[in-house]
Amino acid sequence: MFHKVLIANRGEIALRVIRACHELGVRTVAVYSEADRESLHVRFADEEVCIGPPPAKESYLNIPRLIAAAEITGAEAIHPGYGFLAENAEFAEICERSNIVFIGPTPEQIRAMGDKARARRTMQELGVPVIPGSDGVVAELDQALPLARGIGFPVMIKAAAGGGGKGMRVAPDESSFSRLFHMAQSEAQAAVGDPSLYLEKYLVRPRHVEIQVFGDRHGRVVHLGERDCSIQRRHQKLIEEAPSPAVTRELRGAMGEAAVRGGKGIGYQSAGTVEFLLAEDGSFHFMEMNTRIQVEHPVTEVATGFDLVKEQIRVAAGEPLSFPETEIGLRGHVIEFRVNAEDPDRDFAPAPGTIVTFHPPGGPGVRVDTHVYTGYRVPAFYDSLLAKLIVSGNTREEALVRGRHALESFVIEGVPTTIDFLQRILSDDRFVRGDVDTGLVERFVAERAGGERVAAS
Ligand code: MV4
Repeated sequence: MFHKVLIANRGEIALRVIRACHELGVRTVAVYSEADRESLHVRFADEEVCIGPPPAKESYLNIPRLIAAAEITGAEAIHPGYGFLAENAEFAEICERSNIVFIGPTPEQIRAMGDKARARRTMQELGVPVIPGSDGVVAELDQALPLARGIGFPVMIKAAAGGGGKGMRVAPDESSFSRLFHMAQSEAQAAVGDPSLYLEKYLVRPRHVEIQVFGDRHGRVVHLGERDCSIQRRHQKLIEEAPSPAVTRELRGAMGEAAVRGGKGIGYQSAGTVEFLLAEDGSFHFMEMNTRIQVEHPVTEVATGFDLVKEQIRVAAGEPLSFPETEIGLRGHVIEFRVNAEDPDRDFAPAPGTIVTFHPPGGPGVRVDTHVYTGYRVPAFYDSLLAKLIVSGNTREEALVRGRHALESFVIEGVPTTIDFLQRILSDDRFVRGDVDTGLVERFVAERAGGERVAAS
């Protein structure tokens, strides 16, 4: 096992990794920007290194400074958390060349899945069902249009270097295709510096169901069930749950088997997520693979009883997976709510500021992952996540009741938060019935705005 690990991140995930290290008897090095001097990850780590000014480009994304911090402190490994450099193949490669273990997959695995068109092709070759579409990138419009006709409209145009909705367009019919293709091309160039596009059949009102996979450095790959992440707004997840209300035992077996086949096919090692779109007829199709620990990993931790971050560190140190050889059991029902410092009345604009009261909920079946405390200043430079509330129960109903009461008793004063908005989704019949799809939140927001206009007139 490592003696010392550097955490190249901040916020709740930095705290989460520090806890895992300490449970394993590993010493920790925190890095922080000048905006994060007062952060808990700095206080709870054994050592800390300031790596630069507040903008992420000059601190948490500054590779030479991170490598220097690891070398100066004698850290043998770096955990990247999520976001920042977690899916940066070049960073993983530089760690390797500097004799520092990158706690995650190999640079080649990151690269293979980071190119979304290549990932599709790879998964298709491995026999994983993919969304009908192009066989890789389509460079030119005169190549794309016949392909789109073959796929059948509506067609989705996606950026190969994108992911998470960047540079994405839906072409409803042939007449709009060339305009949308060119728009997607320039947006992809602007957003991710690469204009390469690929095409997919547009699936109407699918669910986003992702499978947690885990591989070790000895060729073993397992899955830990699914998370339903259909409750999103502008490609930001708000609520995630396990099991998915739409997934039967048989479907879980089939999706899990497909995800493991994909993972084994690329020799995947570490935590990963295989994202699928699940259609109303129960068919599922590979969309993307994320090669990092995700924000919503606690959902799976609570459902399985395993510590995924400790497992990432163990497998990076060369240990075999500690999960049982028998089918991994899931217990009860788990729902995660993301509490953000955002103003739902101002189109969810980030709302940094000082937290004057912070009182998190507790009790049976309630977990809160947070870096926030009373008096904490939320910097404007980073994401707006304040806390993840993870509730569980023996049944979905019990988890829902615990979620309602936990959100009700979660006191955060000083900045606007998404707590009330989450409460309103939680009392929507469609959500309560488990009848969710990736468009539900946008319809919900539109209905509320419509209702307010009617009420005001
Ligand atoms: C799709 C789709 C329908 N059909 N692809 C959105 C984020 C990006 N990762 C892919 N996304 C989608 N891809 C095809 N072929 C619908 C979405 C989508 C979506 C997916 C998951 C969660 C929320 C979403 C909201 C809108 C659109």
